[in-house]
Amino acid sequence: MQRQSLCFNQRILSQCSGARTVMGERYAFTAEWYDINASMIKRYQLLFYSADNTVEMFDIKNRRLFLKRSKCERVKLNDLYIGAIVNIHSRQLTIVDFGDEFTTKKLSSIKEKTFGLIKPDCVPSKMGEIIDRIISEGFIICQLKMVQLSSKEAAEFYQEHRGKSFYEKLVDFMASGPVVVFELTGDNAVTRWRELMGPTDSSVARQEAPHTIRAQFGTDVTRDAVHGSDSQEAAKREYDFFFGSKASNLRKNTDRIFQNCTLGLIKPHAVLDGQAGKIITAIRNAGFNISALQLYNMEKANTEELYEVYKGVVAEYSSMVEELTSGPCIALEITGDGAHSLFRELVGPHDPEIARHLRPDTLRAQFGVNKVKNALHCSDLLEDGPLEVEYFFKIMDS
Ligand code: IDP
Ligand code: MG
Repeated sequence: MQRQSLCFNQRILSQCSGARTVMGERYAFTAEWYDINASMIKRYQLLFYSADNTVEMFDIKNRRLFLKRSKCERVKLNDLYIGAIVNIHSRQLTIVDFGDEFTTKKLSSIKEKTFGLIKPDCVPSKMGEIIDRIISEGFIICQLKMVQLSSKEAAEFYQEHRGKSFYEKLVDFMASGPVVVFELTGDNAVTRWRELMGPTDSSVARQEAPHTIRAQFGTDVTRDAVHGSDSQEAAKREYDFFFGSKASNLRKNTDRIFQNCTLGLIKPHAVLDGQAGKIITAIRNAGFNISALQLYNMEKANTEELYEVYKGVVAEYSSMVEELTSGPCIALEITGDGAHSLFRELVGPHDPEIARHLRPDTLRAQFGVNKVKNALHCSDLLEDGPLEVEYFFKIMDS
């Protein structure tokens, strides 16, 4: 019966090979999902119908309908590009390819990826503002993490400049403190990100392109705030260095001891609403030290583990799980003496409505929507802080 339905659907698909349906357009993708229980990757054909925002899925290996065409309000055509992670019925699927010629033609030239990096001169104090600028220019940040490079790693990353007069100085600078690396998606992302960065020498940038990031946040020709790939090939290579299989060589958190820290977790609604940079800036301006940062797409199982203590206790538990699995979240390690209680004060009352009345300066008052979409999760008890930080930066990371 199920097999019949696939054949039936294939017939339908080939009949409308232009992928124009009566009511709109149909886009096809290949998507993968890692099934933890079976320890295997499952592949699906994912169809998206633009007219009514519905999705339909076929299990490729078993050749059968997996999800009948149904509404998925959260998924928009803009969210569907190669490398995107989309949440469909609490499953985090990665789009790995376009599924037909129509979709390839229509979408491949539009969405491009690039790699970028915030350099050590700007990480502690300016990363929030730079991230905010990137978001407001219409880029989607698909990956984001803070990394401390060793001199050897910095030398390898910039090996194309080996032998140049400024090479040693550049390597020392790049290893002098943490960097924040990211992948951006957007129309002509490679060129547009280079344009937004501005000329290499920050003082030249201030003369020639005063609205660029280097003009606004850079100091000189070495301390120039940001890096950006200069071609699609470089973007792929540099992305692989930090996020691909090569990244396993980078210094790991595994040996770290997590203490004197607490977790701040920027929730998906705030990330999707473009508030991440502003929240990071507000945390920084309140005097906190952000010592680790990474974007995650949470699976339901991880979320339930993190929220275990709230199960059966907090009325909104299920909605909280749903919110945290609905898109990317950004985990922050906040470090320092007294960080736990001071950070909870900055985050504010659980309910943003109450926060807006009683504590209007808090993050939840400013960025929260309701009790579930309340901008941030923060560790409840003092002893939860290091455990939750370790959960994200050691356990989830591995
Ligand atoms: P880009 O970052 O604009 O692509 P590149 O020429 O690739 O510029 O140089 C890589 C990095 O090396 C620059 O971002 C800057 O930090 C550093 N750099 C480049 N040229 C000089 C120089 O003439 N003196 C000192 N540092 C330089
Ligand atoms: Mg360069």
